[in-house]
Amino acid sequence: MHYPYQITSLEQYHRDYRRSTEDPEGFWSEVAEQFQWRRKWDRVLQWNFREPKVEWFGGAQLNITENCIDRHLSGKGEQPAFIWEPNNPEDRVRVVTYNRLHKRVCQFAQVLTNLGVKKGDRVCIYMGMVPELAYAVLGCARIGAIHSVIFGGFSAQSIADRLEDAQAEYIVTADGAYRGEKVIPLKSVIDDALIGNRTVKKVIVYTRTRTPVSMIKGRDVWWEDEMEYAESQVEKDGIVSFPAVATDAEDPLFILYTSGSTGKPKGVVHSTAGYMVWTNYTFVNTFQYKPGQVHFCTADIGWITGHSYIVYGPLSAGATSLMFEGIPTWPDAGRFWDIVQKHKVNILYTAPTAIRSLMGFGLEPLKDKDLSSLQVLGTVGEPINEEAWHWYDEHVGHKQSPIVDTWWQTETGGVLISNLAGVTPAIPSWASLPMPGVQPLLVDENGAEITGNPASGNLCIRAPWPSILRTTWGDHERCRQTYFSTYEGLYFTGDGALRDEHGNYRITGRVDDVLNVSGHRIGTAEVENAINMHSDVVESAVVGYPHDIKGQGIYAYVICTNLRGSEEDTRKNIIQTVSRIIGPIAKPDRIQFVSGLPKTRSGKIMRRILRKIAEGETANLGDTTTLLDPGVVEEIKNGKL
Ligand code: 6R9
Repeated sequence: MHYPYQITSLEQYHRDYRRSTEDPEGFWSEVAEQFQWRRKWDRVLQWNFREPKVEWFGGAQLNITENCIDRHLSGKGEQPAFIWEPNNPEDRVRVVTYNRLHKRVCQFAQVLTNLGVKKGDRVCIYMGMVPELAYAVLGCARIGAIHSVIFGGFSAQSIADRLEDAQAEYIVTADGAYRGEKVIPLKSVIDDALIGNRTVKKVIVYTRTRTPVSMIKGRDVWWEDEMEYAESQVEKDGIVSFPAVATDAEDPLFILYTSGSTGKPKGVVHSTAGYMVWTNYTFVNTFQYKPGQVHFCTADIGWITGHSYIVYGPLSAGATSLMFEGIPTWPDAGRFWDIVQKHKVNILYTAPTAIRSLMGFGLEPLKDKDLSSLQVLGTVGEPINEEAWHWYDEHVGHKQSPIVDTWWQTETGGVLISNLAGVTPAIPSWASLPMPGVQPLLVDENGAEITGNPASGNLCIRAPWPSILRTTWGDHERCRQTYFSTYEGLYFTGDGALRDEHGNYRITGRVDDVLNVSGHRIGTAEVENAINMHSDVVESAVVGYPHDIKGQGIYAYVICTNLRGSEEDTRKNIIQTVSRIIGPIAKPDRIQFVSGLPKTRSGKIMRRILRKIAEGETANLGDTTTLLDPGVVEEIKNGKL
């Protein structure tokens, strides 16, 4: 047995679950014993959800990169940590062994140090899916700098807001990134984001696409030059070393921005020790990882799934993590299957939206693909519909590979509710059972717990697990407000859920004003703010509607003055505006021009009605008598796209 805390039977799951709730401190200290510490903890857990304040392994010191890299070097130095599959399948694959990863991370930690980066400084990373992105993340962690990765699809404006909020002084980026046929000019987006910025001191630029860039003297430096210089500093007589900084268990490891129901994304802060223990524990248990297996998580490291299940979870477990630069549909819709065959992938972890999109291409792209290496399949990001579940099961897993439906959030750091592959039962469309250490409950609108089964309500968690968010960067009150104030003494997830007779959970989706478009979280208020930037727009209201592939599509009701061009042109312009302000992922799928919005007498937009109309359920709109002007509802209904 390689991971003493790996759950191998249903009985053990129940036993461990019970123990984790009865004696959380004993349970988690035993798991934590399996990691490398500079100093052990004085106390395992202290918490209250009032402030909130959560502290795991208080008093302990560690460096997470020693756990993710150094401790594997003696036994697994020549084993691949990363296998990197380039965007273009004809290009060279890169295999990064643990030894090589160690060297690159030491080098990059030295680069950061040379440029003046210190423990606690914020480093923003805006890159495509190249191994250097992982080196940058881990290089930060090695010196205790706080990384904040921004997904390559975000606009200059979004980056500027995040840089400002995090008060970041350093940026790591690339000249460009490949995504299918497209080249994203990352450095030039960064240049735009930096107009008017006063905090950023250095920008490190990695060469990937040879896209022409302008370099500002004194501010912008080339990755390659800096790495070469650092090499001679960290390598002496063939021995590589860069002493990792000891961080406190509760030192922030990273900030990751995510959307909520207000207009401004919040910087979710994860701390070091709890996050490490949880991502490792859930990786090993959810996927039932066995040493030597190849784990392919198709997410981008710009999202939490990539942080936890491409980088930290797999590496801390000494696993081989496959990193893919491109997209599932290029050069054709068989790309995932080619990758599985080429690298003998054992675990495939992807999103329902990707499955649905590939389903749309039929079975042809799967023909003659050898998927026999697959042993475990996983999904994340949104509820998986039964049709997609069965397609995944039949045509990808050939009914031989258990599917884990993993429910979790940026704020939770790692998986909270999921079946364990081949150990606890898989039920199509059900995330099923909580991980040990997770105590979910359902509450009604008044905050009263719904006991008894079956049940349906708002999903909350009763007590902290090791990787619960600690704060939202620079605004602790916002963290309290958003997650800990709706229901007193509970963490509120923002999701609704069903529970069956056996205690299995089925997540039904967000109950707040957050959309889930292709597995990406987007706040309706954010999209509205962006639409309102358009000079012809007076007001707008955004809701989600069911979309066959994306899960949810974005439906915008827009009031315009003096429509100058045609409606079509204005639509295009509005879409461009949103793309410029937030990024292409937030583009509305449908825009309906209206002369008014359904508002209550107190001026609140009744989104419930707009949602129903967008869903096409115009027959039963419920009570509209509280509306200021019930007439607008008729107009909107009649104009529905
Ligand atoms: C990891 C991640 C979180 C929201 C979450 C929920 C939805 C995620 C799900 C799921 C049903 C699943 N969600 N996994 N819904 N079943 N297996 O996706 O984080 O981007 O923060 O999104 O995604 O609505 O609240 P994040």
